[in-house]
Amino acid sequence: MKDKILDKLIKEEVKRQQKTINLIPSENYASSEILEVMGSVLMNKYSEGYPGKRYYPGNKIYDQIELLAQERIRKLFNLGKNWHINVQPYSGSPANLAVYFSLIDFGESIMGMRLDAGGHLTHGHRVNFSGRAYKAIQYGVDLGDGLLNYDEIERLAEQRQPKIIVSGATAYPREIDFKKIGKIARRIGAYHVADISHIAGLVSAGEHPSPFNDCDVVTLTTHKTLRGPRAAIIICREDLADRIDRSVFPGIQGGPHNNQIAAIALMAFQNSQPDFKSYQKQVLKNAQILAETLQDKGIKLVTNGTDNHLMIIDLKSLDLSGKEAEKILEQAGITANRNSVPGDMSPQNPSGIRLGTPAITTRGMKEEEVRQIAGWISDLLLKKSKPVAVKKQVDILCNKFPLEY
Ligand code: DSN
Repeated sequence: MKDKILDKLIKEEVKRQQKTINLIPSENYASSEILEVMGSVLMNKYSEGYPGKRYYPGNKIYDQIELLAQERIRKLFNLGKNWHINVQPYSGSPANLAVYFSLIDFGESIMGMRLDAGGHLTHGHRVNFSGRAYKAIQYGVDLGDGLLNYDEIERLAEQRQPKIIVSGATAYPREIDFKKIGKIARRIGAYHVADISHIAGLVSAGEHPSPFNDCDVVTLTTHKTLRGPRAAIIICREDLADRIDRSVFPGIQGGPHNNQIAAIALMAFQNSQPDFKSYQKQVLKNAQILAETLQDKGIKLVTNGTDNHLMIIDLKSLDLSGKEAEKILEQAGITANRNSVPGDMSPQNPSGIRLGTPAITTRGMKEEEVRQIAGWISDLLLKKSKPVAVKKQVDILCNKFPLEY
């Protein structure tokens, strides 16, 4: 690259990714092939519209790529023709906003999970478009056990009559009962939108109950457990297809990012290979071992464990803030992000740390390495070990599991 400054920065970032243990549950390592497609000539084209109905010439290839992506996603999630697939959303937030924009009017109400309970900003948080353009009703978890209380969700839904109920989370370590939420939504005549961004890989591999029988619309991002490009997908009941499509384009977005759409097609191809299911099983196994080992060592987890790929350390009893713990771990070469625990009042000063296993599992790490990592985390947070000493061991482990870049 002629731009030496940027070239150096990218090389430094490759090194950082090689030399750190990434436990951020929403991140992963896309394959070199996915990166190649993302950086391909497909990026050069405008294709506003949909296959066969474009507003620009020269789109024959892009029509084929978009249809290929749709059909492969249909197969990946084992969906019939009663589902419509839109692969154009740039990312998860615009996907959710496009769904609300298509289903209800501004000022009507949506009900989603609170941020401190594990919900996403776009599930109705007051600083987000979803909480400002719509009347947001927020459900949480029980402060005692940290679990979703479906009776309470039902009571709130019946009392407030939202037009949309959003299920799904970014920081909830347990299975979500889509069936129960679907039932509540049907009873009050609301749409049920399931945001499965975090667990999409688990769902497609049959390792988390699927929402498809119990909802009207599913949104998901493709770069987390699915290991694809930074992009998103909306899957909706066929009778909602026109509304959803019109809402994505021209409602929210302009030209689709064709490189992302092609990379979605490639991701679905890669995830149709036999090793995809074993990868998802290992993600879960690694999460179980991480949670068990941390707890054995005296670290408290929200809900006392996990059913999925992530967990939240509750730091309240340790006299350590989320920010401080995040910094200590980072100094030791372990990347994990601070996160609210149920009941936290300020997202700026959360009292938890969120950990997940998708990225280390992609690197090939298994039970033995996960136990080692859990030991380092507890040494750092409980025994106040020196981060520089742990960093040396982290370097050795990272060298044993090189990334393919
Ligand atoms: N920011 C993502 C996460 O970290 O979970 C969700 O969009």
